[in-house]
Amino acid sequence: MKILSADFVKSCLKPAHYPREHLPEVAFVGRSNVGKSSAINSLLHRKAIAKVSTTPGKTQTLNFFRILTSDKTWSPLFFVDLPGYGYAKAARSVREQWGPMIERYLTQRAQLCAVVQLVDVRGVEAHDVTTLEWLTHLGYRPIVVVTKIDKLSRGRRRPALLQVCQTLGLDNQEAVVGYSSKTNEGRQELWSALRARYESWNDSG
Ligand SMILES: Nc1nc2c(ncn2[C@@H]2O[C@H](COP(=O)(O)OP(=O)(O)OP(=O)(O)O)[C@@H](O)[C@H]2O)c(=O)[nH]1
Ligand SMILES: [Mg+2]
Repeated sequence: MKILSADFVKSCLKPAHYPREHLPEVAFVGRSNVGKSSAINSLLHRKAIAKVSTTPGKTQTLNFFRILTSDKTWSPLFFVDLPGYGYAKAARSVREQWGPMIERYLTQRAQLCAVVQLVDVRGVEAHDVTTLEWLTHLGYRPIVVVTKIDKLSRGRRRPALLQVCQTLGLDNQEAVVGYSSKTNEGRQELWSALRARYESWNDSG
């Protein structure tokens, strides 16, 4: 599958601003600095279509990217880059806006066909666990992407992935993808998982 085009469409703070175009959407959820924007760039073979920063709290709005792939079954589609949770240093006023903004999007968007939850291979936090529980409660089966696997030697990756599954209470059958936005490891696997989620969402009506 090829990425034929990828364009930033808009930044949104509330539902009235969401794109009107009714396309399948994929949302990227996870704590600040976990690598959501980087994973979007990697999936799209782009360097900086989504803005990345070493400082947590970079993404502060819902950012929509319109993507055209060679797979006509579910393309065009939108990727939605979300602000991160759990960033204690962001101004309180900002944090208080982000929670409801993300929640509104995730609870109200009918065309949301896949939710990707990213966690850091170096450690799952309590907030990650409660977020996964909440997403599951909302009826999603998030694809769990374990980011920054390049930070571990190959020998340490599998045990680390198993540890992540255990902490999140997932069995091995579920979609858990080890990912590196630096080396693009996991990219094909993640696209396949997204495509599978689209199919089951589409089948379920
Ligand atoms: N080594 C390595 N670094 C990564 C990877 N993914 C992201 N990073 C780095 O982690 C930092 C944060 O990445 P972002 O993509 O901005 O993280 P984010 O989740 O979008 O953060 P917020 O927008 O603040 O919520 C940046 O310095 C990235 O270069 C990865 O797979 N490997
Ligand atoms: Mg970001």
